[in-house]
Amino acid sequence: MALEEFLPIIEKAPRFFLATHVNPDGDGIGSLLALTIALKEKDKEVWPYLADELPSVYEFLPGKDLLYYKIPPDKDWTAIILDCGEASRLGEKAEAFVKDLSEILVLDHHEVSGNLGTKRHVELTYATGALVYKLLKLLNVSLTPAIALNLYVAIFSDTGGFRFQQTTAETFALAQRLIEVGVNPAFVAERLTERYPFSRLCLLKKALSHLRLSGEGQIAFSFLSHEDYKECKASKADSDDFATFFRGIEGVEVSVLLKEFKPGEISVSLRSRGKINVATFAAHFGGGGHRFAAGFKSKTDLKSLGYILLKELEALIS
Ligand SMILES: [Mn+2]
Repeated sequence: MALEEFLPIIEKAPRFFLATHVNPDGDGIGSLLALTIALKEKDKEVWPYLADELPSVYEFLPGKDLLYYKIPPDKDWTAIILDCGEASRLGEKAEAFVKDLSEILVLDHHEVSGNLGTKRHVELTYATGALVYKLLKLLNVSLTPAIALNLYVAIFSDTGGFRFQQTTAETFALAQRLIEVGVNPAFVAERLTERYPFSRLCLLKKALSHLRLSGEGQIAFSFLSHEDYKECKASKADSDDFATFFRGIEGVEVSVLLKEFKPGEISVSLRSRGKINVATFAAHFGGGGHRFAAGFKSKTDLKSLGYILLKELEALIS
């Protein structure tokens, strides 16, 4: 539905529960914080919820102290779900919590999004941050430096620093607007791309040692076992973007990375150059995402799951 249809609900409701997907990325967190600050400026009560710990790379974001890591004690909230359209991707607690709410607004940009929400605005665009920006304009909230920085981080993250497919003139126009409000592009780029903890490189070394090509060089495959994470004293976020990195190998069409951060629970990241739609591929395994970047979770053991995925991808790509 049109974004305009969210307006009467947002103008009227006094209390908002905001959430994004598990393993939150810059788009999810930036969108969450930008909207939180904006709604607070409209004198709303806001409960921005994160299911996971805030990845340390985002600690510079204004508004991060407003985040809650627990569910509200009562049910008198209007939910706004950002960068996620599927209840199961909210994490168990938020999934159970929103079930009982009478109004759930979903703002998302994923090709395979899900069916969460009483009202959904899903638009195939470069970032949820762009949709939050449109919403703020409709709500007549003026951009503050704090809102602008969060939106810029959202856009920077999901476009891979203005590199990915969906990056358009509109993306740069919005970036320009945000820079005019005070965002420093070099500062953001440095914070997001040049501050790795050593544990990340330790983990990359492990992923590289498991990396192999298949499907005549068109599939890059790697995995990280629970032991790998443990040995590197790595966090879940430390392996972010490895799959994107492996997709960059010349000749590779699709990359797949299996991550066993918690023993027995595998998160699969899929990245494509476009020949294979990884969103529909991931959907077969109960996941979702975009044509170029998608993922799903599985409890199948690492070895068997790797075998199954390689076989299916090889069949698809040949
Ligand atoms: Mn996103």
